[in-house]
Amino acid sequence: MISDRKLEHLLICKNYDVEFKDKTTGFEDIELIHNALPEVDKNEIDLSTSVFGKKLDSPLFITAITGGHPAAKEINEQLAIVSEENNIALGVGSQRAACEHPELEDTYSVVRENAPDCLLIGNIGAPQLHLANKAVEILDADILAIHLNPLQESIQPEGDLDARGYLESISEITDIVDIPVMAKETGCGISAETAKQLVDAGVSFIDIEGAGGTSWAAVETYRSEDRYLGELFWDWGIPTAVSTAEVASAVEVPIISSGGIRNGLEAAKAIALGADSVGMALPFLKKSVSQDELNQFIHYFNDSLRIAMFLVGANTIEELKQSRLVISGKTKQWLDERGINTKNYSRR
Ligand code: FMN
Repeated sequence: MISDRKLEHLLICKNYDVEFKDKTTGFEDIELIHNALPEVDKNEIDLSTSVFGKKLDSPLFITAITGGHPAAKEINEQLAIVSEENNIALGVGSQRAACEHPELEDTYSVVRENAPDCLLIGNIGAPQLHLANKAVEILDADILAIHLNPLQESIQPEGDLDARGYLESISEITDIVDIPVMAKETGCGISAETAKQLVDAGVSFIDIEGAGGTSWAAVETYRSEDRYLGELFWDWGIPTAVSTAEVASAVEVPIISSGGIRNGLEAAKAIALGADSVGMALPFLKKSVSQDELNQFIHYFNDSLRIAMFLVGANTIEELKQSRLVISGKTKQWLDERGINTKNYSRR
């Protein structure tokens, strides 16, 4: 039953090591260029950003985590309260369970009740065309995310392994819902080619969710009797820094960089690479034990982003996007091979 699976995912992510083992996000290969004369008042730095007409106080998104199990209701309530307080965007986990089992609806509707003004993002799978409008209605969503998770489906004992027709279904979803549709991966990243296909299908927002943070092969390994395949694919995917640069080079729609981002310094690098916002899931699940922990985490994130902006002389997120950076190591190698000129970043 989906609802039991949701609880297992929460418990595994809270209590086990589910992050990539040897592969990293690639942000360690990215250096913003220090500006010894920033000519900026740090206290005046503006972190605000606008997403489909809604003004947010920070480019930080809490990306899809949960819902669909009574235990998830409390987590969603906590996340909704801090999102409203800090005026940041919040995504919920897959809404399929609630669309099919009305008794689970309140595990999602609790979010809007506690976050009346927040930018909220609903969540369904690519083949779930028939659930799209119901998902939007249950959450009163501003954006509908369609999750892409072929790795998880491959390792999950009950996985859906026929991925034919997904692009067409995504295109139909963009036609039938009257809010913007986002495509999001779940920790393996999105390539330049896939980003173009998604935008051609009508998607107006991409959350890249690259490799280096939570590994869904890892999560499913803990649920499987046989660990062989999960262990083998634990570190599969496009590193987050690479995926961010690939997608930014390929399409014009707004981009969320995510997957293993853990602080405002990495966020600053992601934005200078071309992202408009950044997202995190696992840290918010771990901090959802109290409002104080969640608020402190958001405070550290915003302040570390502000310091990075001060040190490159950026007053706004738009100015940060133009900041120069140097890309080295494996990340440079990858981008070189893929035809992305890294000098466009270092000599802007
Ligand atoms: N992503 C979805 O699109 N739908 C989901 O239902 C969903 N459930 C998740 C449940 C948990 C407990 C966690 C930790 C993540 C979940 N994700 C889901 C994936 C996250 O949104 C994100 O893509 C991934 O965890 C990588 O980001 P991170 O490294 O910051 O955790």
